[in-house]
Amino acid sequence: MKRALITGVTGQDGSYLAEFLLDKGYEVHGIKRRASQFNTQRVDHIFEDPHTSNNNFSLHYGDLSDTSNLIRILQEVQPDEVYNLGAQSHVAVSFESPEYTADVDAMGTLRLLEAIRILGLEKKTRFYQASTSELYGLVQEVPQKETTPFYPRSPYAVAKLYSYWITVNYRESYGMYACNGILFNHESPRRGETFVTRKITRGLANISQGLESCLYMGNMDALRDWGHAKDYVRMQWMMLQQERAEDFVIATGRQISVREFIKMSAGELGIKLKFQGTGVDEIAIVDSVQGDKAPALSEGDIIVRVDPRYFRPAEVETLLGDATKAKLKLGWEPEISVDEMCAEMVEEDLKVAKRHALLKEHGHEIPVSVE
Ligand code: NDP
Ligand code: GDR
Repeated sequence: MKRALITGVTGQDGSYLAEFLLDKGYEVHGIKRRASQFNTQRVDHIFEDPHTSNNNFSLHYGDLSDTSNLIRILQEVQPDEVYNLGAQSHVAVSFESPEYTADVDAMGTLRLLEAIRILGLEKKTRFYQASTSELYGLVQEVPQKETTPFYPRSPYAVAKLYSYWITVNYRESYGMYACNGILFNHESPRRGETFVTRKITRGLANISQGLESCLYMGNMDALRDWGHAKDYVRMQWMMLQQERAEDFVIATGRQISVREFIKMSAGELGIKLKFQGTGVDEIAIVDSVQGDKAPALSEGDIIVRVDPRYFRPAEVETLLGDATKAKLKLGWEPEISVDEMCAEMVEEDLKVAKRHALLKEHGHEIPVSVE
């Protein structure tokens, strides 16, 4: 039985990857952080009480900022594969916490690689690094592929640049099987609530049920190549099953703007939107409502406004990936389109919003966190 260790197992990708590897018959170990409240919601459905059962999924307390802890976990687990998905992964937050982001997203990777070497596991343990399309930042070539030069535009991307190169360096210096997946944006109903797609699907679902009145957005012109997280974690595993470690771009090759994603999500709720104005004065007004999915809305309601608070000090305006290498060498193809993904996200957020609306109707307080 193969053994895998996942950092960031409580995150979006970590939870899908854990499911995927358990299905493949792996023994899966994940690192979770200590928090003042339960933080394992995304993996609770695959975790079984160790007092009453003996499944193949275990969690270990740890942190990428804690070297001795990483060494101890690696020594205990002796993994065949390490997936380094743990990170302070929010680009906007990295401008506010640049030093912490560098410590976890850059030094954290070095700590793990060194721990593998210190324990003499460099010939046994294969290593996957969660690299990112943010490395391309101010894009130098369209579409972006493995050979496109990097130009990071945030403390997050600069930290990830270090991790990209230290992974290449350990492969070249010590013969480790270590590789980078350069993944373009990927989303799902499990996406963190403050990333733009989830903020939109959750916000519009809440608005449709009268739980919120307006969605406040940053740069709606930003263009992204969005895929589904399930397709992308499959590729993370595939990358570790090759004869030779290599780096791959993973993307769908289709690009849409944040504004288009808002229209698409509204469409799933039967809402047709009209955008008016430009820059900080741009708004979206309800043009028509069809069906019964948005009972709280009427024609003329303004449900999207721009708030410059969400603009970033330096923006990545456009990203579009070319995953030809992954298609040719690994036979990888994305199976879920951005439209299908958007429909799934809206459906899940609408279920929650409806439950909350019902509770509110019966006098319960519903705290709505908006960011
Ligand atoms: P999430 O933000 O959903 O998950 C991040 C995970 O990292 C969480 O489990 C989080 O724990 C954990 N984490 C945060 N800080 C630390 C720390 N100090 N020590 C240990 N673990 C920590 O991210 P995604 O699942 O979306 O992304 C996975 C990885 O892929 C990240 O490295 C991200 O930067 C990268 N990436 C993501 C892309 C995307 O579009 N989703 C695209 C390209 C790269 P907790 O739950 O406690 O917060
Ligand atoms: P990104 O994702 O920065 O690409 O990083 P995010 O969803 O945060 O932003 C995408 C684009 O949307 C614009 N935007 C807004 N973003 C947020 N979060 N909130 C808003 O209100 C808003 N309005 C407009 C942003 O400016 C940006 O241009 C994600 C993360 O998962 C990284 O970890 C990963 O490496 C990259 O994707 C690939």
